[in-house]
Amino acid sequence: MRILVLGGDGYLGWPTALHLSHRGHDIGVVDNFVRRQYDHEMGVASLVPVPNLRHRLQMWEQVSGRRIDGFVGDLTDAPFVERTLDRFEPEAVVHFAEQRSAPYSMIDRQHAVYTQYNNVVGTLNLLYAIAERDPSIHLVKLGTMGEYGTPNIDIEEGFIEITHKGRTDVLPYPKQAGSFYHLSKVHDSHNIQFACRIWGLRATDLNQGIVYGQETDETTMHPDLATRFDYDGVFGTVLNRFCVQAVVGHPLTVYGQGGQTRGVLDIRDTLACVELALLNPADKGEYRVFNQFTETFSVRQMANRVIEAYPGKVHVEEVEDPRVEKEEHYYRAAHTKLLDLGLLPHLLEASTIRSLLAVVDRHRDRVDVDAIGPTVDWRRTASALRTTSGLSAG
Ligand code: NAD
Ligand code: USQ
Repeated sequence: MRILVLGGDGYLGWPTALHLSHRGHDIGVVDNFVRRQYDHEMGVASLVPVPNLRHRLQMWEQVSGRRIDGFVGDLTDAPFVERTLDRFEPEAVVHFAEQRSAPYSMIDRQHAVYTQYNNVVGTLNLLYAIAERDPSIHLVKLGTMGEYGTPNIDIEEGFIEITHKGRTDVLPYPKQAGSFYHLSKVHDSHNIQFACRIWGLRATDLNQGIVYGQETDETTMHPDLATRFDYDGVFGTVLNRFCVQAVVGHPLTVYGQGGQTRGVLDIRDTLACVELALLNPADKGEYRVFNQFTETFSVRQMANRVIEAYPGKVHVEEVEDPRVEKEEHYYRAAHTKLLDLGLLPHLLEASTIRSLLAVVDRHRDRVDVDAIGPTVDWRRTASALRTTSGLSAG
């Protein structure tokens, strides 16, 4: 299959591109490198060094004998999106290319506006380009479990049957997102569903949980093929952060009571889920939603898993929650559709955490302890980040 991977320089896009290439598909990657710019803006860096895309693509060709085409440009630039589809002529597009940090989107007005513009406009440009060029292209779009929030009822996979005043319908599941970033995904979902309805596009919205891990079968083929690993207070996700904190002797930063429960998955399962969605495409005109996670844990349970796996002493620090979120709540979310397609999950075993701890240990000299603490407060409309960094966030 000819597959274009948008966001192919990022944490998940890069290993997905390698995996699909390794499986024999013809791959193109698209990126504007804005993720690398956020690092400069925040004064942080990936724990694991990541060479530039050109070098990584050359290295992949050397190691695997397979070529991946690179396209550098911005999805908010509609002519670029159109040209790229014309040049690559994909049968499927996997879309990872968004600003994906909830804290980043909550820094201030400017970052909220940037996030929603980047994500919603980029996706809209893509929908138009697909509709005008080839509506049979299957769009596999990365959404998030955070679109649903934490309702006091079971979460279904995208849709819920509701009976109201004696009448019944199957409707999009109610969305109660927890940040302007998560809301950008809600807006995307609506736009994609609408495009499928009016233009007959085919799309799979992967409502993914929090990803942990860093190594995949392909990224370990050469050190220069590694993917990024974020641990800072803005871009680091919780389990990856806890592993770094354990190794450098920083207390695990459990926000609030730590009862926040989320769906999580191993990075290797991200690759497998995307591949399953591609190999079993949505029908013409179909908009479908898969909940993409394999297990659920509370933040405190995740901390405990790391404590159990780490050979040394680890402390937990209950940090006042910088976010506005329920710290104790009901959480049960359906996630059967990918399992039905054949997903065989990697579960969060102590051995998985230990291999992640080993990655961290190899790069422990690169950890900037000052970057670990949370810096973005949901309750403030202009974050303290501006004053603590001494730089304008603009
Ligand atoms: P990432 O930031 O590492 O990668 C995203 C890539 O997209 C970056 O390389 C960035 O430069 C690029 N990009 C962003 N905006 C672009 C634009 N306008 N034009 C071209 N390129 C652009 O993020 P990630 O962790 O790899 O996440 C990928 C996707 O998966 C995101 O959509 C994210 O919301 C979703 N997701 C991630 C996680 C997770 O735990 N990492 C969980 C659920 C969903
Ligand atoms: N948390 C802590 N301590 C920390 C960091 C986070 O307790 O040091 C808590 C947060 O308060 C939150 C939970 O852990 O309750 C998850 O936070 P996170 O930063 O790991 O994840 P989140 O902000 O939800 O975002 C990440 C990705 C995003 C993706 C989302 C999937 O950055 O791209 O969409 O996970 S989901 O959570 O299912 O929405």
